[in-house]
Amino acid sequence: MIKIKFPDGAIKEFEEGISIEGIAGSISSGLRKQSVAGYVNSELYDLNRPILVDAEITIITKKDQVAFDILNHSAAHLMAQAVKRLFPNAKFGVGPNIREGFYYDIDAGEQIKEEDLIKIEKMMKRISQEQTMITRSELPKEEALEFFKDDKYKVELISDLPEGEIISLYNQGEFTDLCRGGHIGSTKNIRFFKLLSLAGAYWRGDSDREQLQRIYGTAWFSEEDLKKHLLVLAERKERDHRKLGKQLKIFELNNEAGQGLAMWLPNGYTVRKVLEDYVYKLELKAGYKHISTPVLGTKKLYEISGHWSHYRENMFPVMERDGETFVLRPMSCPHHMLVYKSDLRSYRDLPIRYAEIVTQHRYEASGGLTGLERVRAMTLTDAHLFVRQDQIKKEVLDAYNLILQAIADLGLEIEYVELALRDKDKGKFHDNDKLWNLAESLLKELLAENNIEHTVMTGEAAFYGPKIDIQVRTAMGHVITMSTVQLDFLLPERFELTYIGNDGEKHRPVVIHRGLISTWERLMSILLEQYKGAFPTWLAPVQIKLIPVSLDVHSSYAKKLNDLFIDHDLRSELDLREEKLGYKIRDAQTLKIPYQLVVGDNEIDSNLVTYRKFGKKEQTTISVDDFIVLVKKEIFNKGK
Ligand code: TSB
Ligand code: ZN
Repeated sequence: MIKIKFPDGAIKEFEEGISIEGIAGSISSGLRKQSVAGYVNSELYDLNRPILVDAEITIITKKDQVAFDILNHSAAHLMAQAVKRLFPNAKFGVGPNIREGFYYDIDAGEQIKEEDLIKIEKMMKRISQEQTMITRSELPKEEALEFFKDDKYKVELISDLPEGEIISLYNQGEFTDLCRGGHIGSTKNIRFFKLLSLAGAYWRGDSDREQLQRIYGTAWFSEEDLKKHLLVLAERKERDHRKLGKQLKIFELNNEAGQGLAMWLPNGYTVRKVLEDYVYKLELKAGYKHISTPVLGTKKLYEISGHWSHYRENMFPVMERDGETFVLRPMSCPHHMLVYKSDLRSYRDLPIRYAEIVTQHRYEASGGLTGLERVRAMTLTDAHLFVRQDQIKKEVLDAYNLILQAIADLGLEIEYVELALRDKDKGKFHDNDKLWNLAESLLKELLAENNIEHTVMTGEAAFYGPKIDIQVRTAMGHVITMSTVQLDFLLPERFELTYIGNDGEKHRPVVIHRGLISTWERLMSILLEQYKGAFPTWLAPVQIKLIPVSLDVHSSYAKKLNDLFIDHDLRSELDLREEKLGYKIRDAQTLKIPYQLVVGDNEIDSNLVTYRKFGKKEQTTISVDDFIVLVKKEIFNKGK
């Protein structure tokens, strides 16, 4: 007999060799059905693996995240087995579970085609119906090498393991795979899955090695969960800003221009100008002053600021001319420090809030570039605030609230707020512990005093200080930073900034870096995804589309309306193309234009317009004047 201790502290005796499944079954048949695997003395055990010693156990059920991981890992094996039946020469690389499913890297001996995925899926279903047990066995390294001698990839993987290592294998029917486990008990438990896509992948991620084929899939415990997930995937694809950016003609990326160097098309540029105007007014009301500084600076400038020692990997290489060495700026802070220094400052002048729409360049790894979301040339809604020590908390809070207002005006959803602190990485952060502790505790206090719910991330601070980041979720499901407020005691020291206090002495100001609504690039990606491309009227590149029923008869009235709308500062466009009416209407829909006006006899006779709002079925007929008032009001209120 062995003693089994449960998470609640209870201890029971069982026959030696009992499995997690057996233990779950002894508690209830419901639990047996729900159980997927277990932890035995913290080691992951398959459902049917015999337990031979006294142990503390935790039963993993279908509700646990690990259960999903295990299912998907088993689905990867099931897929490999199916591939092997269809492509007998197939050899296999690695096949892990990933966040929402699994993949397997395969050298099939011939090219697997997109349409083969259906065949593979069918074969997986068949093997599932065969209800084959999935069992674990162990071999010494030499025997494992012998066992897999026909699969050079597995041989390489095994060879990399330490000498004397016991290697675990998982077997199901005619198929055996090298694997650490754990796995589901039988192929019959893998029932609800879908193969999603086929991609190329280099063996061990090395472009000098063999090119394998990677098949992605996803597996779930119920039909309903699978269906739900497939729906999410479909929606995500529709919402991806790269797709919408193309469809709505917002931006263009072309490797001839350079990776991550986006070009703004007329529609995108219009939205950007509207946003710029909006930010300008918002900042004026909040007491900011606007400045403009160059995209180039001397290397020396960034040596003084510390960017050169802490941020160089993110910078493009230097340029030399006439004995001067320049870099493309990755940030505007050093320039703003010099602007502060351009004059004598007294305590009465502070706070000084300098805002700038800053174009800057960062060398981002090419693998991380994602549409407009992460680029190499970007334009930031930036500001640097120069404040006295006694003004820090108020100014940080005001900046934070201004950000919240902007996000609310834009109708965007925040995922969470994050406090980003430093970690022990000396290269990444400046090394004045006193300043770090002061800045970090100030931000912590401020968040606590104002009941601002947040998560804490160590190691994510800027090199010059801690920050409060406002995070949003992208269509691809990952979380990125939208807005930021950063507290900095370092740059004022490096640039020897001072102001004269009311004691007549020189004092050092503190700097607050503020990114209001990110860069135009990232903001556009977020707007596209959160609005699914249907911009609210105040932001829409084209607000009104006029479509004459007949080009001959109705064009001139439509043109009169178009001119009138433009005179009222509305972004109106006339569709005079030689196309069918239905085609033009559909086109306006595809471009998600808020107001679509079809102009015919009825409108001309009565001085009326008939409009259809994007996303609505019904049409409304009102007077021209009322229409203008209606749209202007909507724009003024930002659709709220
Ligand atoms: C706020 N010096 C500060 C500034 O004063 C600064 O540059 N902070 S930052 O490094 O955090 O960048 C500000 C914002 O730019 C980020 O919050 C993020 O929204 C945006 N951003 C950063 N990198 C990229 C990128 N590669 N592509 C698009 N946007 C980016
Ligand atoms: Zn800055």
